[in-house]
Amino acid sequence: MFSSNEQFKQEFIDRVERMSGKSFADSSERDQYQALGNMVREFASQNWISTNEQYRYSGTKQVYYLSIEFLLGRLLKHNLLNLGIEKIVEESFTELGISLDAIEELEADAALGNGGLGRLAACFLDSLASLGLPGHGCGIRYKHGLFEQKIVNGYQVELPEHWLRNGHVWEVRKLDHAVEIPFWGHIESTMENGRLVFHHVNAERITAVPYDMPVVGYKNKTVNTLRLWNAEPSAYPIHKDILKYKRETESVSEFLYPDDTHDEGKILRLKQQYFLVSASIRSIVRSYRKQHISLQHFHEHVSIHINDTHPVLAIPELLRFLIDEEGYGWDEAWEITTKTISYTNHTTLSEALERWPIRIFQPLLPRIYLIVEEINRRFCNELWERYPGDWKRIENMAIIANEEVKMAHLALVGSHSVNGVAQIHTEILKQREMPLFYEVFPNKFNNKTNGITHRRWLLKSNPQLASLISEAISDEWIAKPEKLELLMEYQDDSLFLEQLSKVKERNKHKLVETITAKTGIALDPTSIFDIQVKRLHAYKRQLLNVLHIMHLYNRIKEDSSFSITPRTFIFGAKASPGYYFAKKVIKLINTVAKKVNEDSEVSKYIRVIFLENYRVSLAEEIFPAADVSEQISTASKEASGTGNMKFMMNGAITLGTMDGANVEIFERVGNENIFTFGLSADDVLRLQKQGGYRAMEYYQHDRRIRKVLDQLVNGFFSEEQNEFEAIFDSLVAHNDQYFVLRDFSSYVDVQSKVNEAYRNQNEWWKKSLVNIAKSGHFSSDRTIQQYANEIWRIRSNSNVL
Ligand code: Z15
Repeated sequence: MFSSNEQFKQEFIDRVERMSGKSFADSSERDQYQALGNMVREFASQNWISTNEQYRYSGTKQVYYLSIEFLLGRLLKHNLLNLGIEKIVEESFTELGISLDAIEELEADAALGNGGLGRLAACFLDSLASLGLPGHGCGIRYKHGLFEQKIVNGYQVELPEHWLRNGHVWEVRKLDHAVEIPFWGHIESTMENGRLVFHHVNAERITAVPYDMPVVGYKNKTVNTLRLWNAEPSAYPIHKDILKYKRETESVSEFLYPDDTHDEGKILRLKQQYFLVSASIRSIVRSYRKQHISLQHFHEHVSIHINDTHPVLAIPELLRFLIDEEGYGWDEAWEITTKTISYTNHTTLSEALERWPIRIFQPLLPRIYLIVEEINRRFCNELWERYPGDWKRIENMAIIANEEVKMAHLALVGSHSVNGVAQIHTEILKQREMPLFYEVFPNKFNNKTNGITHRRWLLKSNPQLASLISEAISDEWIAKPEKLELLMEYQDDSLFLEQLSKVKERNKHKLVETITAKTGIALDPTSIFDIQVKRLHAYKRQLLNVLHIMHLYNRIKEDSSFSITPRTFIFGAKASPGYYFAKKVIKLINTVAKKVNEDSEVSKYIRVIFLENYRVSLAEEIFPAADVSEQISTASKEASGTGNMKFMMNGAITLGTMDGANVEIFERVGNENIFTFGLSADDVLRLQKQGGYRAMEYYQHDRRIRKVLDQLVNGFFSEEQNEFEAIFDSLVAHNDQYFVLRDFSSYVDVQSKVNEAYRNQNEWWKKSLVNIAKSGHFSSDRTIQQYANEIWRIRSNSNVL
């Protein structure tokens, strides 16, 4: 099908005509997209089948990555690249007069995630397959992914997302692998052969139907599986009102919760979590059963990883299965379960830690609740033996306390490995957030610094840079990203640095075209592109960035001799629909953007752009065009960050706090190749203990701050009088939890250092080069190899294939 251009074109034309029922000449771009997608999926299927067979016959240990989010983005070009057929398709399309880029635009992003956590899961799938590792994803097939963002009069408006509107060519429905998940009802126990047996009676059942997607490894014949579960009515419902039952059932996989890092406590969310976990465990056991009779050695053949606490019910669910359905005793079931499960923590923010009220948990999942109670009872007994009389400590560590189930505690107790996502984050977990658990389980804690797939975030999204690199150091870096380090040889090669700058310039031009087409705003591609793209959160401090821009505005207005290299500030951010403060910040960015861009004096030096609907496909255009990467979270708050790595890999220089993975970027590139500022994590944690700092004093004593903050509330923006009052109050009246005013001066200083540094172009591109050269470490291939060796203990099968 893909062996020559001629053969491909013939097959493609036939396929378009058969599928669309139109002549090729009359076919639409969508017909062509559908035909190509089907051809590519079929092509991948051959390796999909052989990979599965190979796993089955060799009996190699499998890992299942359970995640409530997978932020995949588009798959067409990614699959073409990984299958090694993008050349044939691209050339043939050119010969047919079709633009592959235009065809790609027809694919909706699969946006089954909010941000970092979901995108990490997607990068991990790519690395697992590309390393030939037997690792699969398990998730939910949300009918509606993350909402689409529109900006209307500067405000965020959310529209429902419809990625399945035209179907999804990559998925395969597997009705014969459907399983039934029970909710509600109650538990009865009987004695059978001297053993207590539990029966779940009057349960309401939901059918979980898997939709499988192939996860194609990079040119290595490995095709793993992402299994997404769809909620459907069961064939024999016991429910009075059938329509209501159907509606309620389907609602389980209807929407992705759009709230990043804030626990909402909605019953539907708990239903989603158990639905994912129970369906996944049932199907994992079922495929294990094709090779093994007894579950006694389950943990030697299967590893189950839970991405944050959202799938933590995998622990009681696996116990339930072993005890209730397989007849194991508690101790044996407990040993198998804890040896199977490992857990990643992604945050230390207390508002993100999941806790479920018993009054919600118990009626919905009566059997699982009994098991969690038993886990808690045994754990508290052990603590009592170790710390006799220390009831305060035991209460603090209990899984159930204050009428709530603490999901992180369940994960810590019921798994054999707990990892943080960057060195500093893991240290904070051990020393500050979970010291009591670290004392009891010191060997469970470990670090796995996050990574990103360099195939999507460099090879696919920045082809010009990828070619430039390959011309210099060969394309070995694609299989071995640490080879990017060979670029260090080119630090003093001014011709190479010149070429590097030209690639950046072309990427900036392309982004400008996209922006101008959408907004009508003309931008200067020779200006410094200074970019902050990520979810909107107070701790990520987009506000600090805007306050600095307002300050620059004031400088330009006050001092006619003030001059800087023109700078374009670009933002992209979705706010959770219920997050009032975040939405105000979006409005402020848009208001400042208007004021700046419409002022002919100011817009000579600075422009501000808010890009609507930030998402994976847009991100792929943004990172290649960035000069400055804004990573300005309050130190200690950002567990890792992964956007920081995408910028770095595309040659942008980080301007950041010593937080999350920024610290490790700093260690690798060295002081000269990164701009750091602000309080350290230790400073922040120390100040927090002392009750914060006096924000009001900064307002009173720093006239730059006073001027900018006053402009929020004095009618300067001719918005409604109280439009930005909440922002003003969050800083001054509520004493600025995120140290924005405290770090302001330091941020202004480092921004002016960036301006100075850019004047020396040769030095700038050298910094850029060093960043690219040192970015190989942040490939998710490195991260996944560490998980494979140190947590999952799985091996590559690529030598076998
Ligand atoms: C999320 O995207 C992250 C943490 C969370 O607790 C939730 Cl619920 C969502 C992010 C972290 O904020 C970010 O620092 C990290 O890089 C990312 O997870 C992946 O680990």
